[in-house]
Amino acid sequence: MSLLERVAALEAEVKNATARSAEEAEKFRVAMLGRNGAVTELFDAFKQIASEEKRLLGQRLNQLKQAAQARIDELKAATEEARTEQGSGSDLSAPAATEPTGSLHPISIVRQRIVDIFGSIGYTVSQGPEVEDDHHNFGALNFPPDHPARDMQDTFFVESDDLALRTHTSSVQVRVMESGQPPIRTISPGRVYRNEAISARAHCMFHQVEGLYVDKGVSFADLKGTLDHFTKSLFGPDVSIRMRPSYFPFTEPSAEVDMSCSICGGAGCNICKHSGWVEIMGCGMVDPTVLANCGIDPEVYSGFAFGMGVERITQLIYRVPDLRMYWENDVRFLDQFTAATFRR
Ligand code: 2U9
Repeated sequence: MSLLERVAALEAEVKNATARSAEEAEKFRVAMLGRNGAVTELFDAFKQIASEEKRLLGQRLNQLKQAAQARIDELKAATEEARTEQGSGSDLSAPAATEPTGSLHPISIVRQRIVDIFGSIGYTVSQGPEVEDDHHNFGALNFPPDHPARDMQDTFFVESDDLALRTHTSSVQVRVMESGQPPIRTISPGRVYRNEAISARAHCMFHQVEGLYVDKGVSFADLKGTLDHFTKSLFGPDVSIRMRPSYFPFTEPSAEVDMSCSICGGAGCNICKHSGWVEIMGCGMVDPTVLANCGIDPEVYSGFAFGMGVERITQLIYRVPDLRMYWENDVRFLDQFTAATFRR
């Protein structure tokens, strides 16, 4: 058979080729275009022939190769289509595979829970700037000029001694009072910054939720009832609170709030240092001077305020042993928290 006849025979074979499966289509490819395939062999033979014959034969050969490749592609596509239609042997009714999703940070879960509890008793949420001026962070809140919190050692100043990263979210509540009259019932969750060495128990940045209630006739009894309701809502009905006298420049009287240890039920454990009580927040009646500084008449209105560290509360809920874990972004830590794992 001459080369031309062999080309013609292969052209016919390509045209009539069929395949019942992807494997058969692949076999056909190997038989035609593989290293020892019929078309490949023709190309080898082509190299030996005289140059005047080459022009015509070369063209036919290239066309044959293209036709073979096109037919192979068709056969492969057709057998693949048939395979998917028949099913690949997998269970098509099975739920789709889901990508692993991220989860909320434990601080976000607990902050949201705190916001929800106060929201359910009528508190709005207020926000304000993280870079604050001296007036909103200290002055209006009755911090004397030489108070240690105003020191470089405790506060991160920004550009001048009138601007600093807020050391508490009380500055937001000052802004709320300055911009409206009572009744005011609001909480301010947010990040705060203190110039502290980082350790298992302290960080230079943390989250607070502070609360403020100002109206006619607001009393210390209202404060205690509110915080008792809040604590039971967050930790469960079995916990109780107690108050110890304390001091803050912006409240008078002031108190630290302890909760009966939610871990040992008050019997004594490592977390409560065997006292049966854990400190959870501070509070007090807003100092009349602070009300006046913010444009509210202390002869007409009174108010209470409280503040808590979200890291601390989260530590009690999830038993986080070291504050630095909140910031390390270790997925083995972060993966453990979902709203469903919230325990009290
Ligand atoms: C205004 C007036 C008074 C907010 C308050 C505390 C007590 C308090 C600390 C708890 C742990 C801060 O995160 S912490 O370090 N907070 O003890 N905060 S009363 O009092 C205010 C707020 C705003 C205008």
